[in-house]
Amino acid sequence: MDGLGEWRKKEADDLAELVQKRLHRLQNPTNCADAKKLVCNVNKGCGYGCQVHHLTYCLMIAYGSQRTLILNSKGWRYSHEGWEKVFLPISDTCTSTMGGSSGHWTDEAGMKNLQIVDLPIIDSIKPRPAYLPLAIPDDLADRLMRLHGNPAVWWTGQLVRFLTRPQSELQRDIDQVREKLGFLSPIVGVHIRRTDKVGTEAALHTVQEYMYHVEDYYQKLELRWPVKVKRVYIATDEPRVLSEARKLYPGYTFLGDESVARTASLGQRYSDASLRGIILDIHFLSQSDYLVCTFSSQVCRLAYEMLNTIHPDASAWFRSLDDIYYFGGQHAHNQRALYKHEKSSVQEIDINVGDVVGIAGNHWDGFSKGLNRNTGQQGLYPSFKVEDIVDIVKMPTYDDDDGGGGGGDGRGE
Ligand SMILES: Nc1nc2c(ncn2[C@@H]2O[C@H](COP(=O)(O)OP(=O)(O)O)[C@@H](O)[C@H]2O)c(=O)[nH]1
Ligand SMILES: [Mg+2]
Repeated sequence: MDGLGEWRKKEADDLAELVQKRLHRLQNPTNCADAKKLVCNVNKGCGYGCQVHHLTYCLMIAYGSQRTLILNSKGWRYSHEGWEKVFLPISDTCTSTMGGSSGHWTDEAGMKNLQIVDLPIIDSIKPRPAYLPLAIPDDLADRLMRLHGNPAVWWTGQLVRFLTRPQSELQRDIDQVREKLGFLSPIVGVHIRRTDKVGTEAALHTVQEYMYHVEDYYQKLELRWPVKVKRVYIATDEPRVLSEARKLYPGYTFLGDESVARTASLGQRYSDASLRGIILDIHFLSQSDYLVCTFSSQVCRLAYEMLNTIHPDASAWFRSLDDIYYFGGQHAHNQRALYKHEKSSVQEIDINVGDVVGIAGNHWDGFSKGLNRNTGQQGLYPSFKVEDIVDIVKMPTYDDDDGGGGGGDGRGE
């Protein structure tokens, strides 16, 4: 009633527009022949979510080092024609790496006179710049921290958004599928990752474990108003999951496509059909009102980042059955103690107000696990007694003045 909702909406839109404009400018320098460039190859040997995150990291480095990102995507394992088969080019004017001095990523002094820099994957970049995740740009920090519950996710989401602007054919496809599915709010997005992930990088979770949180979501919603149709969008690489869910939970309407799940099988994964499937699945997960999934999967972390580009602050609209949110290759994720804690079992650790704790994970039972950097103790502590430390990092300043919309920047109290 005091207009906060409207303010948040406008502030979120303004910030997003500011970042998208900066990226557009970075990617379209006035003089491409002389511009400093960063070259990145899409073909990291991993899945789609992992590859999008690889490009996100590349764009983050491009932003932090003020270099135009040149994308090498011919022969992409998901579509040999490359990135632009489905997404808009990341530059309209500057895509060539011809001429100029070139070399590999190194320290600032070493790259000063290099026009073209080849970027390794995040796992092997050296030296590691401060602006790697979970960093956010210092000049946006005040506004972002006022607006959003997890600024690093918002920032990553904006970069993903720039990279994955759909070609018109893909957009038409998305619109048609939305119609056909009857994709309407309220809807919970559930990602059930199986096949190659289970037993290697993550544990198996039953349909019931996911649905427990879906039921919880709808029970809470029903306290506020009647819910006629309890919709659940299921994305999965295990085709049987959809029929299993329908059999076990007749009170819910499940949306999803078994044939899409079949294209995600290991034998068919790196194909155009499979690419379409995973793009659609991530899109609809991100369009949901709430996400239930395993954050050990890049697919769901990507959906979560995109979800946070659609709403002013959707940082709490999820439930992960395993990991907390992270970006593979990130700097340490630290928290600061707000309350004192005296351990009451051998698994727990003591914390004092102000202690810095490196978080390793959340047990989702009230306790997190981590390392108290002040005492060296490692173990469990109550999650509510700490808050995230936002990693605010000095990044290049960008001239946002394009003649219009200057002046009011929403910084008023
Ligand atoms: N269509 C579809 N494909 C999926 C789904 N989950 C996983 N996949 C496939 O498996 C790949 C796994 O990718 P990756 O980025 O390595 O994510 P992670 O292994 O889950 O962390 C995806 O890119 C898809 O090709 C899903 O829900 N739907
Ligand atoms: Mg993977």
